[in-house]
Amino acid sequence: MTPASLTDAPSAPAQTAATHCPYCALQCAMTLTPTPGERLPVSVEGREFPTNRGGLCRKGWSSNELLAAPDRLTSPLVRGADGELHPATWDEALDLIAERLRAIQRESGADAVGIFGGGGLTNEKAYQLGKFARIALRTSRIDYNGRFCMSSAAAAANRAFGVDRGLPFPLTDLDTAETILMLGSNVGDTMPPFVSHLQGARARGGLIVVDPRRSTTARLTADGAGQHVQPVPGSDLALLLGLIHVVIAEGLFDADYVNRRTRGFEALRRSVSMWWPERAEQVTGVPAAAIQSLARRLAESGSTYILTGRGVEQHADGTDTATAAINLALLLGLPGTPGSGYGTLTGQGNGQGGREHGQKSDQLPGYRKIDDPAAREYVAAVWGVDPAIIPGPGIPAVQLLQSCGRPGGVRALLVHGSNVVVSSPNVQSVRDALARLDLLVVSDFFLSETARLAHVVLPVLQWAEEDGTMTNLEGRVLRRRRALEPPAGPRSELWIMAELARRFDAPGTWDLDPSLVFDELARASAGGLADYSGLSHATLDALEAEGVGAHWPYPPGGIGTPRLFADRFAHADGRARLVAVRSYSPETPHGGELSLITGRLLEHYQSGAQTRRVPELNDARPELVAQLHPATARDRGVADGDLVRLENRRGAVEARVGVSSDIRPDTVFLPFHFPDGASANLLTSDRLDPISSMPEFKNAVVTLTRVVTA
Ligand SMILES: Nc1nc2c(c(=O)[nH]1)N[C@H]1C(S)=C(S)[C@@H](COP(=O)(O)OP(=O)(O)OC[C@H]3O[C@@H](n4cnc5c(=O)[nH]c(N)nc54)[C@H](O)[C@@H]3O)O[C@H]1N2
Ligand SMILES: Nc1nc2c(c(=O)[nH]1)N[C@H]1C(S)=C(S)[C@@H](COP(=O)(O)OP(=O)(O)OC[C@H]3O[C@@H](n4cnc5c(=O)[nH]c(N)nc54)[C@H](O)[C@@H]3O)O[C@H]1N2
Ligand code: SF4
Ligand SMILES: [Mo]
Repeated sequence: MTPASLTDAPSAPAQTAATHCPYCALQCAMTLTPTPGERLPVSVEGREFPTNRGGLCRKGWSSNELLAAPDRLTSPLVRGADGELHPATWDEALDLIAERLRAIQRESGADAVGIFGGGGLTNEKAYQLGKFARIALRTSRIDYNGRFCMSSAAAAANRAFGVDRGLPFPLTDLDTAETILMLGSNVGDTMPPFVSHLQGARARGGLIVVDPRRSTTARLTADGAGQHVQPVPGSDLALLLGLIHVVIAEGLFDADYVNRRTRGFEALRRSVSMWWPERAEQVTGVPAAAIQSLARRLAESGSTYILTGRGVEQHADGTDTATAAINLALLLGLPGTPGSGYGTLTGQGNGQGGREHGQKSDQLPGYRKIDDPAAREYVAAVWGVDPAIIPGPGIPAVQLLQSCGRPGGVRALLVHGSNVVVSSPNVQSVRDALARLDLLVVSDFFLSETARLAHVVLPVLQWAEEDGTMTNLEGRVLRRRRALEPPAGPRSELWIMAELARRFDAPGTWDLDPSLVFDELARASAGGLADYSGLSHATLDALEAEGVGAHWPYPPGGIGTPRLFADRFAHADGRARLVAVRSYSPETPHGGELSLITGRLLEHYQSGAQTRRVPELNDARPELVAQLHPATARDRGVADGDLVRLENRRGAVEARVGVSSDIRPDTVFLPFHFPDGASANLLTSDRLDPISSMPEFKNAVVTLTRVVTA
């Protein structure tokens, strides 16, 4: 089977396409130009846009490589009696899926089939996937990888503000900030063009980065540009409680704003009364005097922003930590005040849109609640079904994965846009769970590590081959535009869902044209929190041509909403909630153990399924390296480049040592981009945040030993 050549496709449109990067939530603007006869089918150029200002990172520049990847899937694959995957026709594959799903549901009920979605899917695909689960499969069992990513910050924003839009202001607002507090975010590696928006604060000495590692972003604070705060991993909540204590004790808060715009001050004040900076110092290792001066700087600066990233959110207290960051912002009067604010930095390309259109277990389109009778009735009318057939809430991602093959759990799972056997917490338990399934169906462009385990693999389109929309980290809806005719073989996921829906005699409309699916999504979102009803592909094209953004909510006849909260928050009474939270105890290392934190490298994206296939990126970062402090290395008798074994009760990985004074001596850092035995997630914990069900990716305890090679 040879992959169909993209460059030879006779009908390839010989025109440029103004689109956005296939990877992260910054969604840098780029122009793709077909290059007939060349090795790569399109060339990539950065395009002027307020978020990236023409810049791209290495991943963006090299994104065209994947369009010509030699191991692109070109035909459905079905596992045969010999245990191997073999090419099959689309009809064979889809008939088999439909037949087996029906048999499983007949025996074990509708909820025996589950769907696992992704924050990289376009809005159109995410919407259709949620609808497919509810009215074609009639299952409640749908959730997605955003649960690993955005769930804690989303839960915190929903309870404080009544709405969750990652940045409730345009990114360019940061340009004029005096002080920016970044908690657990490393945009220097994870969104490099973002760094241009930090220059204003750096010029005023006001970039403050809280990270147990001197990350690329923390380095930006050098030479008087700001301050790097390096707390004990997992102690951010205590740090924030200490800061809030100082702000209240020293009367640094904005009393007028707190009175007019919030509720809950008294309970909050009581909850932090014992959090003297000295106590916060004991937990965090950050000197009390530094906590005091930081609180003063935040309060006295004319223009302050507080931003959170996965470093503080991916913990069993992630929602409470994000809540504490919001409490601090509210006390200082930041949200909704021009020139200041709070935001979380959404991660995946469509991490924002992915959480609005219904692929989350408790949700219907428009960020509506699935257990709200009015929401059910409204969406059922758009879908043309009786509200009674829409199932109730399902279960969040980790529980969904772990339920595979268990009594009462799912027996079949359809995965769209996630490589769960690399990126899930306590990943061995997820590998075991998938092995218990009667049917695993994976849609992907490559044979990812998860696809390798599937019974059926369905090849789908890559970003440059499809139209659609993505919603970036500012809640700005963007057009993804097709630059290439899709190759023969792979199909769009809208087509796959339509074909399966037909085999299930499903009600509803199953359009193949993304602009028609968008029109339906817009209707379904009307009146919801994330209202897209004033938008269409045509309006978006026109707005972009005029250089105007399309931030939701965007009802008809409006101009969208670049800035939220100017007059009111989204709760019925218009006020934000100060929610008192308590500190919890993270797992802490004992004699000889180290704290393990995990995160990202510039060159790789997520599970690495895409970037490990780009030679330039993979050559730069070919293998797993554990970042270790020189004193710790000396103590353990290991040197740079040595092989070590990191181990805990969940599993073990081998890694090369990268000695660096950028990390705390009690901590080791691993990226999670590598598969199989090099997966950092063999060590991470699946302990969950009780509110968001976010797993604790950023806090585990390990032992480290040198591997002696013969
Ligand atoms: N190159 C690249 N870019 C990406 C991605 C990618 O995989 N690769 N993924 C995209 C996605 S989906 C996301 S969610 C974003 C994530 O973007 P970020 O949140 O910036 O990324 P991480 O590296 O996961 O975590 C950020 C920092 O948190 C620190 N950290 C770890 N534990 C703690 C802690 O207990 N407290 C504090 N304060 N900090 C801690 C880590 O040292 C790390 O430097 O990136 C997006 N961009
Ligand atoms: N230890 C540790 N683990 C983590 C994290 C961490 O910080 N530390 N971060 C977590 C976070 S924030 C995230 S977001 C997750 C992400 O982890 P994953 O969910 O595994 O994300 P990706 O690696 O992007 O996987 C996407 C897969 O879908 C494919 N794909 C891309 N676009 C499409 C599409 O449109 N349709 C279909 N069908 N397939 C597509 C890609 O080829 C790839 O195989 O990892 C989480 N895991
Ligand atoms: S920062 Fe994100 S969106 Fe921009 S080029 Fe890099 S990966 Fe793509
Ligand atoms: Mo993410």
